[in-house]
Amino acid sequence: MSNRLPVDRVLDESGNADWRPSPGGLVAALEPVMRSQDGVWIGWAGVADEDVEPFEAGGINIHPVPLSEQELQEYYEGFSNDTLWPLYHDVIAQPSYHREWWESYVRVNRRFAQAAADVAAKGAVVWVHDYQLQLVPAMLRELRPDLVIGFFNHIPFPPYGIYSQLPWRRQIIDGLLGADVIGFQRVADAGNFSRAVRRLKGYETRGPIIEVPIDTDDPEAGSHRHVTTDRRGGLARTVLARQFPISIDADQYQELARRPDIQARAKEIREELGNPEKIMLGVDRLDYTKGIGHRLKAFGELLEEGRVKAEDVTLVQVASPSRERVETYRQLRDEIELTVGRINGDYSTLGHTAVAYLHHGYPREEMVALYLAADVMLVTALRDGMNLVAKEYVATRVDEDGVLVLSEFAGASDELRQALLINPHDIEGLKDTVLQALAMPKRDRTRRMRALRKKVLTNDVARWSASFLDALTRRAHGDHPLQDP
Ligand code: GDG
Repeated sequence: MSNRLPVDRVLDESGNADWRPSPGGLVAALEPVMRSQDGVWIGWAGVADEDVEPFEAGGINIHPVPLSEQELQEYYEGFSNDTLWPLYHDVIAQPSYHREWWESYVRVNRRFAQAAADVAAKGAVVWVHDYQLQLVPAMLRELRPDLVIGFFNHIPFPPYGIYSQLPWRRQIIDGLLGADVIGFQRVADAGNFSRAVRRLKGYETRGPIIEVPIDTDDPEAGSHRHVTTDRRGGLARTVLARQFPISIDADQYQELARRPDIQARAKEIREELGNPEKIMLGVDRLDYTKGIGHRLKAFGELLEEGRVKAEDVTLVQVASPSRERVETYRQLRDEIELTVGRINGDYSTLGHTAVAYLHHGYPREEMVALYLAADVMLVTALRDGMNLVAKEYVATRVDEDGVLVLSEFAGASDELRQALLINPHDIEGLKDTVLQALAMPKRDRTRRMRALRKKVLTNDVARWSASFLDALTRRAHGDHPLQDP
């Protein structure tokens, strides 16, 4: 279950609406499991005010949950993207707290929980994804105590001092604790969550295990799977909360990188940019968490100080359109585009554009060609759950070349230690690291890239989903939680 279904509506030749699976890492990872287990994907189809009947797309059973235009504004753009998103990303932008948005969030979460309760077989495994659906686990457990429920949070979970701003902080914790397994990107996120549970609920935690007291008056009390006695002698069910760092379909990126037409396209990109000595690349949704402004500031100052020249170095910035109906995102777009305009006005020449700025989404083939063309990849997120772009760049570099500059504030930095790690707030440090990346000798580039590739190729998205589902099914079989990986 995820907010958005992995399908897009397309019109066929005769103008009839049809559904096409939208390619993404999550679908790729789950498709084989979904097929073999007769799974169903529950989510919103992407069109407001429309009731779409269940259907099949690319071998996956799809069960749409409807959203009205008002719910889209309040539950999705409002509470999910303008309250939870900034709060969970360390309040880089100011979160808005509106009671109507919260009420809509509760209503929509209940609808999702009901949809799962309606379609799930007895004792089925339900895997709920992401911050839009944090209340679903408890709502679903109440409706269907027989189900095994997992939850994975794709974005960070903030430190208690920040999380505690949320007026509905207890309800969200209660919602999540309905799950048997709660997955986070980083060790730190799981730690922040456990701390919030202790502070707000006073529950005991032992490493990754949280003990949730059972109300013995509850008629369903006997149905819980993992029951233990807590320190006060009462009964408690246990919840496993730990990191399961997400990854990508690495083989797919490698295959694309080896295609002659895509390699030719990478060469062509370099020519189209006027054959600069070095190409630097940023690929992000246009989001304030991604540190695009910090990246541009560093590059602008390097040009200003004459430490790099527009003739020699081009920064390609793909900023794919995102959440354009949320005001903060509109403002961000204006700021970024003003900065790009200034830099180009000051430093571009007729033959060499300093910043090639692209406010578009591109097909994956073009992204891979860009990754292949990029001598230096810049990931300067101020806060990011994981950051798949960093992993995609590494998987693409079958030539074992290219330098990854990676923010410590992206979850990917826990694994990708051989990248050039940076603090994006430290502009001088960022500038020095960019110069170091541009000047790095081939031998060092290969040594680092080899080590990075080993990590990404071994820990791909199939392994990620298998390890989460394995933890969940072990719990379904009543294994003791401390035996979990
Ligand atoms: C959230 C968390 C976490 C971007 N522009 C284009 C395009 N993309 C693709 C990238 C990548 C994906 O979108 C973005 O993933 P990220 O991980 O970088 O960031 P979020 O969208 O913020 O994702 C994040 C992730 O969930 C998974 O758990 O890692 O921390 O914030 O795959 O390649 N793809 C194409 N054209 C584009 O223009 N085809």
